[in-house]
Amino acid sequence: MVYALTPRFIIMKFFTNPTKSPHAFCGHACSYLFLVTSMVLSHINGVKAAESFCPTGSSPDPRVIWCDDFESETPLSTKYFDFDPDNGDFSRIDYEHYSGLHSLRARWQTGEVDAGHFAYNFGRNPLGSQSHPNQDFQEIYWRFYTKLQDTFVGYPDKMTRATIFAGSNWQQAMIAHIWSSSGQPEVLLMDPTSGVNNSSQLVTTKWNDFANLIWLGAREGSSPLIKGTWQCVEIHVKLNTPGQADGVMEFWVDDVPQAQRNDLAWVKNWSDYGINSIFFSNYTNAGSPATQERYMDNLVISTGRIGCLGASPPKPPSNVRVMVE
Ligand SMILES: [Ca+2]
Ligand SMILES: [Ca+2]
Repeated sequence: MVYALTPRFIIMKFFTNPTKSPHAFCGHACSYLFLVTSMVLSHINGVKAAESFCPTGSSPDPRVIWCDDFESETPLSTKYFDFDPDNGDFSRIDYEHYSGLHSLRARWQTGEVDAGHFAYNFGRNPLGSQSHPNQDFQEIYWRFYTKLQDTFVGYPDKMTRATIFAGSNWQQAMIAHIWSSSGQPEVLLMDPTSGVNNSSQLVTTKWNDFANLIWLGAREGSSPLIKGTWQCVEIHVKLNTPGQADGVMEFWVDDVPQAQRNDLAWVKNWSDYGINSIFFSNYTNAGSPATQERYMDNLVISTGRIGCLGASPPKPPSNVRVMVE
């Protein structure tokens, strides 16, 4: 008899036969095969192993502020600020992942605009902070993996942004947007925006205060989003030296540089707070044309360059066979 040993099959066999060892199935050769296959699968999936440089990893890097591979069962509402679960659609799932066994899913129904959002607050922040509550951060990198369902129709307009919350009414001193380009929606666009005028006064009065925001000049990326494929997105933001137009915004897709500005007067001479929030949103301005999903995994926020995890993870083996006599 010949069995095709998929990962699901092996796991099922262990769990449906808890009193039987692999040896009981098919002898020493089979025990060895089970052992080797389990080791290979653990390596492929990186089951519940945080990246080594993460705070819970094997070699934590003090520059890393936060990591989430969405393997933890801690509720998202506990880990994040302003988590909107979209009636349960924006949630941790076990049928898609980049690493481990889980990722975060956003699901739009046809016509739906907002499929959920959350923020990670850090540093000194008037709205409360998840970590480092006494520090002001001048420079931040954040990296995550994203995947559109292979049948996805169109491209969601909104993805992520860094911001400075500058008051209890959610006033924002700057916003580093990453969203889809309206002219070329398959590529990402960076859109740096200030909430501080040339007299260094905070002029925004609320979240997304479009009447008062100052748009500093968008730049399109060049690498298209590839549906059905996990892609690594990293963004870098550095505030300007007080009084100088030397602030930075740049981003990468799969480690390929996409666009850069290094002449930004993000906040002029204003210095009440540093960068203190990374926001993720699943927003389709005109409503989703279909019921469809986007996934996210392996979020890292750091004060240093992060980079991607390497080549795309190999697919689990589907051609492992064992002869059972
Ligand atoms: Ca994961
Ligand atoms: Ca939904």
